Amino acid sequence: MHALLGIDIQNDFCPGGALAVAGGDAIVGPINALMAQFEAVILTQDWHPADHSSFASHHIGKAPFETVDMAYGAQTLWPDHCVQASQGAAFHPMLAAERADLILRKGFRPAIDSYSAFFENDRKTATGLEGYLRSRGITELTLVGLATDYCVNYSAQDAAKLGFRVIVRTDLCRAIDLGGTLAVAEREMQSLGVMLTSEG
Ligand code: VGL
Ligand code: ZN
Repeated sequence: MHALLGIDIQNDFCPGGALAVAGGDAIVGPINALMAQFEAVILTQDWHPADHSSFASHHIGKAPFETVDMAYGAQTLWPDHCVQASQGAAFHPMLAAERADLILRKGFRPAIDSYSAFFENDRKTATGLEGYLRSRGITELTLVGLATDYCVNYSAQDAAKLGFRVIVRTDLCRAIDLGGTLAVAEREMQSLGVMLTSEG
């Protein structure tokens, strides 16, 4: 079984959003068109409480894109984004989210961020996605969405480590690219056996 895993295709990661990724909205139409080719469609939704610890606003004297040391290690700080039930947290209005078999929310624990769809940033707390995929007999994943170097990257690496066959459609992802994070992400994904391709 081969599933399409759409990562964080939400208003706040699209132009005009709180943590806008350049061209984030351009991938929506082609992702909708791709859904019919898969036996399962799963979408993730970044879903933070208003006082989430990954928000720079939560840390006195800190600005977005600076780093802090959390109990679980270094954490990049972000502008407030994807606050639970806000418009920014909603899927892009043109995304065919009704076609998803599963919508997995992540990042809802105030003290831990979660880039990956599998494990939170402590790298231990599971989201439950692995069990869902195994229960359904899904062994292959094609990843699309936002952002290439953060949530797509962490999800792809974890999936590969868990033994799934992983393809990232780089043409259907867009990156934040904070000073070279995209190049590092691509190298790390490839070293774990993730296949990066710009073709269906
Ligand atoms: C993401 C930063 C913070 C992402 C989510 O979806 O890549 N990046 N929260
Ligand atoms: Zn987030």
